[in-house]
Amino acid sequence: MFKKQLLIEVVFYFALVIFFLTKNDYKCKLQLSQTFTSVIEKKRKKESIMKQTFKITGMTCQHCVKNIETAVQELNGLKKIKIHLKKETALVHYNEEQLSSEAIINKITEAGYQAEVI
Ligand SMILES: [Cu+2]
Repeated sequence: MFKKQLLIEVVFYFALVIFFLTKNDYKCKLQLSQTFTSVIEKKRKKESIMKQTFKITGMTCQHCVKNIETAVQELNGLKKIKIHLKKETALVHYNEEQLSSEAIINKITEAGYQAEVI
């Protein structure tokens, strides 16, 4: 899986180098290099999304849910948070390169609730 991705990226860069060596139109080259870069970036971003469920205690109503959602959404790298009041859980999607489960737990604790990874 990893080797396949690496191979695809190497092929992209190789094609880019060939293009630079054979063509002279600067604008066209620039556009192409941006296209390659964004394709690779999107691929990386997609792969580093972590889905983690947390057990949250201390919530009593929808106001608590909103408090936690608002607090956690301030974190850099957070993609999505879905809180279930009755189950006392939160499903969080976040970028692993920018955010950690510890940082999410700290944020929830700061808001006045207890959280742990389940
Ligand atoms: Cu409440």
